[in-house]
Amino acid sequence: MSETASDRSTIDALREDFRARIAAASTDAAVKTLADEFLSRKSGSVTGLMKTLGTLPPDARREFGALVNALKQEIETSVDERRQALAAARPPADAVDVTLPPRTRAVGHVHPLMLVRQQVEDIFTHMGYEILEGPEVEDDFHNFEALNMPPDHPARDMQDTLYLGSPIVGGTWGAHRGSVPDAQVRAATLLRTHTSAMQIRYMKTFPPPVRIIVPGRVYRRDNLDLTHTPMFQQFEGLVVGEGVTMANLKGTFKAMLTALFGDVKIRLRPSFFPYTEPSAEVDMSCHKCAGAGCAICKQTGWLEILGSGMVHPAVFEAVGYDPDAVTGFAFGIGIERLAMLKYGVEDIRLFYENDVRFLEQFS
Ligand code: 2NM
Repeated sequence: MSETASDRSTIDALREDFRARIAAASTDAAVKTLADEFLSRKSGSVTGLMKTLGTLPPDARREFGALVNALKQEIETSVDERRQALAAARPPADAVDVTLPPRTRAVGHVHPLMLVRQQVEDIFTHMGYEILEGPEVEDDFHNFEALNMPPDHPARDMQDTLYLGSPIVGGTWGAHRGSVPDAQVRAATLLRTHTSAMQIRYMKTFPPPVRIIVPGRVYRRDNLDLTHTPMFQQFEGLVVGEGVTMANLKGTFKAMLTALFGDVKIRLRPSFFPYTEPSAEVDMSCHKCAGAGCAICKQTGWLEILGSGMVHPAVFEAVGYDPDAVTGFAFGIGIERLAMLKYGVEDIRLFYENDVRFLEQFS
C-alpha cells in the first residue's frame, strides 16, 4: 500500500528529526519544547498522526497505529531519559563552582613613613650604627636640661611643648649594649619634643664610642597644616669618639642622601641649636631638577633636609663624658619631610588620614 509506505516514511522522518534534536536539548526547557512539538495534545506532530488513524481502513489502521504508537513511546522514553540525564549532570544547589575566578583579596601595604624609616635604618645599619628607640614620655632633664636648654629656654614654653597632667615613673629601654634604665630616677612630665632625649639616656648609660640612630614619634604644640602635625616622626643620629670631625658629619650625610635620593650634592649652612656648636643646616641639590630650579625647590635648586652640628661640650658634661677627650656630631631629620620629598606628597596630613586610596600607592 502506497499510502502506508508514504506514511511510514513520514514516521521515519519524524523519528530521525526527534533523535537529532533530543540529543542537542541541553536544558529542561528545551526538552519540554521539543516534547510538546511532537506530543502536545493540540498541536503535536505525532498526535496529529494519531488523529488521522480513524480515516484509515482497519488493516492499515492497525499496522500504521502500531508504528505511530512505537514512535510515541520512543519519544516519551527518550524525553524521560534526557530529563534524568540533565538532572544527573546538574550540580547540587550548594555546589561550589571551581571554575569561577577567585575573589581578589585586599592586601595591606607598608605605610610610606615606614618604608622611608626602613630604608634609613638599613643605610645606617650598613654604616655600623645601632638603631634604638626610647620612651615617648620624658622628663625635663633628658629632653631639655642635658641638651643645654636651661629652665628659661624658650623651647620649654607651654606654647611649644606638650606637658602631662601628672608625672609617670617606670620601665627600661632595650639597647644592643644592654638596657637603658628608664627615667634615670626622674619622673616623666612631658611628651618628648625630639628623640635626642634617648641619646642623653644612652650616653649616661654607656661610655664612648657611640654610633646610634634613634627613630620615633615626637610631639610639638603645632596646629595641622600642609607641613605640620602635632605628632611627627624623626630620627636623630649621634656619633661620639676620639677625633670625630665635621668632615665625618658631611661625609655621612652625603652617603645617606645619595643612598636615598640618588646622586645629589650637599651643602652646609651655618645655623643654631643649643646642643651643638658649630651647628649646620644641611641642604641637598634638588633630586627632581638636579639643581636647575623647579616648583619643588622653589626655583632655588636646593632643598633643606636636616639640622646638625658638633655636640656642645655642655651636653658631654651633662652626661659625664670628658669634652676634652671626645668630640661628636649629631643630627635630626623629619621622616615625613623625607617621605614627602621622596614620593612627591604635598600635604603631610595624608600620612595620618589612613585613606587606603593614598596608602595603596606605595610598595
Ligand atoms: C638636631 C640638630 C642638631 C642632636 C643633638 C643630640 C645630642 F643628644 F647629641 F645632643 N642629638 N641630636 C641634634 C643636633 C639634633 O636636630 C635637628
